[in-house]
Amino acid sequence: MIKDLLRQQRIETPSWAYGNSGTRFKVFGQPGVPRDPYEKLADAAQVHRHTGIAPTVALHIPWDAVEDYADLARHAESLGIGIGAINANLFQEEDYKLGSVTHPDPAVRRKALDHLLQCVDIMDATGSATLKLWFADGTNYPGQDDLRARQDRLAEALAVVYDRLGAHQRFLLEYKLFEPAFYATDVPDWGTAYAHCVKLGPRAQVVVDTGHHAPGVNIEFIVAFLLREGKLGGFDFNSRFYADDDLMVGAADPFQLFRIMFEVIRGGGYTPQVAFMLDQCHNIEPKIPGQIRSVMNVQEATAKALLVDRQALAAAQQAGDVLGANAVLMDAFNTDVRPLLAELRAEMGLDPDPMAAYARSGYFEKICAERVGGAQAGWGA
Ligand code: PSV
Ligand code: MN
Repeated sequence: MIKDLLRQQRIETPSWAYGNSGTRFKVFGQPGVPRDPYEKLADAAQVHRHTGIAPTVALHIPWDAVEDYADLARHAESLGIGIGAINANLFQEEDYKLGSVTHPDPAVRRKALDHLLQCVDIMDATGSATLKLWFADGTNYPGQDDLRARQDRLAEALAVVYDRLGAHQRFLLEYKLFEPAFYATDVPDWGTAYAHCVKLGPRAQVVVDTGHHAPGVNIEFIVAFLLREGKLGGFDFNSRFYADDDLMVGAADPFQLFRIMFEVIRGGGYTPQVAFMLDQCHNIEPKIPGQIRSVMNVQEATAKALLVDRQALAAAQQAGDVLGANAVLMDAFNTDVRPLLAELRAEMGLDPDPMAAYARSGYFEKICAERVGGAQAGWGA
């Protein structure tokens, strides 16, 4: 039963994780890094090949801009994977210094909206059902712009995009406390995202990026609440020690990841309607193994959450048995699920140890030898 549920799990990897990345101090290049979206998809296919549960890749536009999106989708299919969420990018152009859809100048707002509509065209061409919207919009200084007017402009843009969506498409609105805006962000928290989505309708949902909260925020509570309201559309998984660190999910706080997965399962969110996406950057570690490790971390947390004895938990909760209820959760969290997952992989025809299988495969040596010349993909490319 648990194995069946784990076999059905789907985790989406981000195209940008395969490119070079870094901090504002330095982007470190790595050998074998893709030069274009086609090569990024080839790397993503390796993650799926060794884990068996990562069959889609999210694109970021224009980082992944190509001439022919249908051709890119066919390329993905030929590699045994598919195109996942289309991520809009309204944060890398001069025009957006003071915002994109919330900019005080209507011409900039129009340009930003056109980009969002173009992203929906790309969804049509690639067969993607999900648009992910994150706005870097905000202000750095009190008085810089009218906070309320910016919400009005945001609502106006979201409504146009919502109306453009096909019946099988949806958008996920992502919130983030701060950065790049340091005083007020226009979508800073789940409540703001939720309120905009509720107004629009069922095809607008909230996406929880686990790195986008203030320290100490109880993310599993947000998950439970959004699920209860039918508004949890998915996750951008990563982990953080300080701010939006984009480190490998499960690396900083595997217990938090377990608690989140438990609420997902408890709340009926363990369905394809709640997308498990990674949003990470591998600045110093190799990228493909970094993604494999991350997929495995989510899978381990899921297995532990599925192991929770829900009946025993409910009984202890009902009886007011504080320690007993806590023990039920901790028992599951403290279970070593690695043998179970190794067994599952063997049953799926995979190597029980995806990290070792990738290392042995020779793929890394091959891309290092082949991908010589050209410009490596990275931020802004
Ligand atoms: C913003 O920090 C974010 O989480 C959004 O999802 C962006 O699309 C992504 O990071 C870019 O890496
Ligand atoms: Mn994100």
